[in-house]
Amino acid sequence: MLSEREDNFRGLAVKLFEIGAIKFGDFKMKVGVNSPVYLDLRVIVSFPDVMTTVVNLIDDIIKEHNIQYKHVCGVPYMALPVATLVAMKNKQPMLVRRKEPKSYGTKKIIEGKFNAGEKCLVIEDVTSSGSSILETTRDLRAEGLVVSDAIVMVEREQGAILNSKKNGMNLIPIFTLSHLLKLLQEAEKIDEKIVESVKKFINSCQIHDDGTLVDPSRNFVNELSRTTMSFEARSELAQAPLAKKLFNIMIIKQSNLCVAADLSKADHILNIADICGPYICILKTHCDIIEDFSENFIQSLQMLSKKHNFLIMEDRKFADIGNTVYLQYTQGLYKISKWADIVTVHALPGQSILQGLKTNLDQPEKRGVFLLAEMSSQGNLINEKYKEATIKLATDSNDSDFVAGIVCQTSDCFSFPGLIQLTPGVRIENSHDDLGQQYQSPEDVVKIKGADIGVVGRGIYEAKCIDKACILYRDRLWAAYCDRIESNH
Ligand code: S5P
Repeated sequence: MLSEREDNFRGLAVKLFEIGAIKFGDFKMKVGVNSPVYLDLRVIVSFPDVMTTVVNLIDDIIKEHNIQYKHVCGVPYMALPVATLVAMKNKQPMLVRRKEPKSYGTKKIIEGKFNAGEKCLVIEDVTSSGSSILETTRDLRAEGLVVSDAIVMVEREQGAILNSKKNGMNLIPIFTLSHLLKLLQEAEKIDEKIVESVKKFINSCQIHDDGTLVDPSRNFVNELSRTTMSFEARSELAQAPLAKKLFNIMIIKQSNLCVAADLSKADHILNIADICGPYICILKTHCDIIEDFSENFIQSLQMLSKKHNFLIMEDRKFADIGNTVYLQYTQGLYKISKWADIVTVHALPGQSILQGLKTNLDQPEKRGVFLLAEMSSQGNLINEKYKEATIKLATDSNDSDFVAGIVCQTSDCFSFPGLIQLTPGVRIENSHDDLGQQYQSPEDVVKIKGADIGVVGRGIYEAKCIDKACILYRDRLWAAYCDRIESNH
């Protein structure tokens, strides 16, 4: 039987994973190395149950280690709410350290009432080198306070405990990263490969308290980079239920082909859907070009999607304010939200567009979006800054569980393995059309441009023999994906 305390640890570890406070993938660190793990405890303020568990576990540590203190001080900013709750729980006073001294008046850096010689406990959210704790400690000590203990929620084991000790600080974590990994693996949230990649990272990336690497000559290669991982492993890291579903279809059908059925007659689309159905993971529509759109057509299309196990993507490229996209998605002639598993969306209006689309959805977990971060048309106006903001929306916003993937053209557009890259503009021969569309071969889009799914329109529906063309694209795109992950093992 697990003790109640162990149960709390396990429950908290799983919850941290589920709310995205711990993520696995490919993340740039301050020290210039790419880390396979990212801790973002900022999100916990939105989860009172998590805050309560954290505060109780900190209180347990205080009692167990018999830590004596008069004041509690959180390292700004993210540990402040937790430090407040810890102080209030034990009815003890707090101190607040400013990040910058006041530029007027008292020029104080430590706020609160205290006397020199009193003890202060420091609280932090995440440590890697421990330098933030040491900065706060230095300022508290400069005021005459006695500081020797700090409690951290997650210790990344990259040097903080040693660096703290050297500075006369005893650092006690709720979780070490290894403990978190163990609990997540036991709960089957992550697999052996992820655990091993993170352990290699911890071993080779130890940091001094000045933020420099202990051994810069050690060449660390992150094994969790998106384009080298299998769809199976990536599916575990996906935040959006729809991304998991799509990964699963791709794996079962061994297909990363999306057919763009850009045809204006309903019968033609149904014909393509039935012929291509067995070989594709997504059928993509533009419903506003269909002349005889009807409920019957949608019913037939949905039957085919069930029969052949593919998802329907309406390439609507929504781009308006939240309320308008909500209406465009759910009302009018097309009632897209009723039948499209996925829709494409421009990030231009910001987060409100995702909120608008999610409004009043019956089962939001059954729907998802692909955000457009790049376009295949010559001369498009998207720039680097816009691209970065789009990826931030997909990975860092409250609505990231609704974003299944990114429509883009290059592998360095995003690195999070839980998102799927969809790349249009695919044809057997690299070429272009007369209206600015630029094509690349299946091998180039997958191996060079990082596509997980290739979109083929005219290359298939204008072919003399549609099923043969479809099989050819399916085989070439899938072989390119297999080559891509194998060449990295
Ligand atoms: O950047 C883009 C984004 C999209 S979704 N470039 C694109 O071409 N698309 C879509 O992919 C486009 O709307 C069309 O449905 C499909 C490409 O069709 P093809 O006939 O050129 O293969």
